[in-house]
Amino acid sequence: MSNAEPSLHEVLANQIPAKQAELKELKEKYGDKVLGNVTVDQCIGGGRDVKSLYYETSLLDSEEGIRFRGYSIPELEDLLPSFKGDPKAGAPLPEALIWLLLTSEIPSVAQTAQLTEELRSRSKLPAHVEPMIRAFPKGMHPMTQLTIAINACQTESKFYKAYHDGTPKTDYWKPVLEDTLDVIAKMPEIAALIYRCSFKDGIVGKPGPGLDYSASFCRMLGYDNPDFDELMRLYLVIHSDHEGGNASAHTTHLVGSTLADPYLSISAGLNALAGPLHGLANQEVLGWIQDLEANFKKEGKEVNRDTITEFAWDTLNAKKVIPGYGHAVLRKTDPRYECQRQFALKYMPDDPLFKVVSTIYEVMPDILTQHGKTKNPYPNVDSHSGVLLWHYGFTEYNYYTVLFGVSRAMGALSQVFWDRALGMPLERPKSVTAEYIKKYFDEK
Ligand code: CMX
Repeated sequence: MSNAEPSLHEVLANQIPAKQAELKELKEKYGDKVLGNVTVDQCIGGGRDVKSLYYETSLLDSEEGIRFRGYSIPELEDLLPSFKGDPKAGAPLPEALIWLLLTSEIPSVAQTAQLTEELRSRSKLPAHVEPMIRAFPKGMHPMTQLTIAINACQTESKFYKAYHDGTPKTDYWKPVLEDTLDVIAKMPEIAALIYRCSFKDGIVGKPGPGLDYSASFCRMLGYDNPDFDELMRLYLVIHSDHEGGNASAHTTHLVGSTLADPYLSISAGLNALAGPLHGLANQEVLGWIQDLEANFKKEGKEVNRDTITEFAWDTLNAKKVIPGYGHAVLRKTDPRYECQRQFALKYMPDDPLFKVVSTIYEVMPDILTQHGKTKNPYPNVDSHSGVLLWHYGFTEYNYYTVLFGVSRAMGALSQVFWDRALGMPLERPKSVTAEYIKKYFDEK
């Protein structure tokens, strides 16, 4: 990188005082103003729309979808460097997105390349982790393996050491930045080892020189196809962040607020991602489609609008959810679904499974509207991701949430960095009992 271009560390070091001043001003100017009211429904119903989390890296609008540091997904596709440099020449690079999430700035091609190299240099796993993953029992869920392996890497935490060496609070951000980059760098190594040991021959591919983060990950997984590399880049960008209230980001932030280090924080967050109402929905979608196909195959029927409708009603009448549909915040089709659909239209328009997913999209919003429960009958990100992976022969669908996790670490840990740089406090909202609520209102 040319001398004129500041490094990631320098950019962040310069930004921190201004950000701290901004937060101080927010508190001084608006601290005693009321930001919405909490109803008893919100208290009992999972805190929907309660504005009680401060989050830097992204913001979700119920109609428009996600913006990362103010940029929508189409804007990122236009602005972030691609593997060939020019943003127009391909999918945005996750390294460029990490830079943006951390600094709010669009990185140059040179800064992005520098981060690729920096991540590569931090990617080696501690010696005890590989034998541990190899010793996991066959059949242990890949997400369980992922979170155990990240916890096991915590022996390397620079923040843990710095804290116990007495580093002052004002300097926490330095070792937290180190840990953030180390964890993001190690994630593909861990994830690839889990994949190769769980489903293949246990041999992890060796990425050649000059490859970016995503293509290196693909080689380690055992995939060598430029279109699949592009998919991985897009996948890792769009799954990275979805503001602070979702269960994985929120858990990471909460655990980090106890000054647990970034390894322990993201591992906790990824345990939340492993729930079927959150990231595990991407595996459930493929399972649902497999069950749908198997169900009608035995009757000699094909998958079409009618059979999908019948199967959807069977699912709903069995009091189960349709995976990949609905959202706690969104009230429109998820833009992350849209951009994956655009990818499919470009790279695999005739793929049979893509056609099934498209037909589900044609009928499901009406079915869910008729069913009358969900506030959002439209598809979310998890509805589309599996079919794209499946197209390239990546059919081990109970692994899919691991890919989501590799990506989610980028957003959730960028926020943990800022949490410590801004000196955010321990998170500790108030809980109440039924007696408390009754007394509160009855006495009024
Ligand atoms: N199928 C059937 N029923 C659904 C539904 C779906 N896809 N989505 C919501 N509902 C139901 C809820 O279960 C709830 O029923 P009860 O009143 O019986 O409890 C009712 O509709 C109202 O729910 P909501 O306010 O619309 O949605 P929530 O904020 O409570 O939940 C979510 C959001 C995502 C958990 C829910 O839509 C769901 O279960 N979807 C399927 C799982 C899924 O795709 N999750 C992935 C989300 C994205 C991600 O985090 O990765």
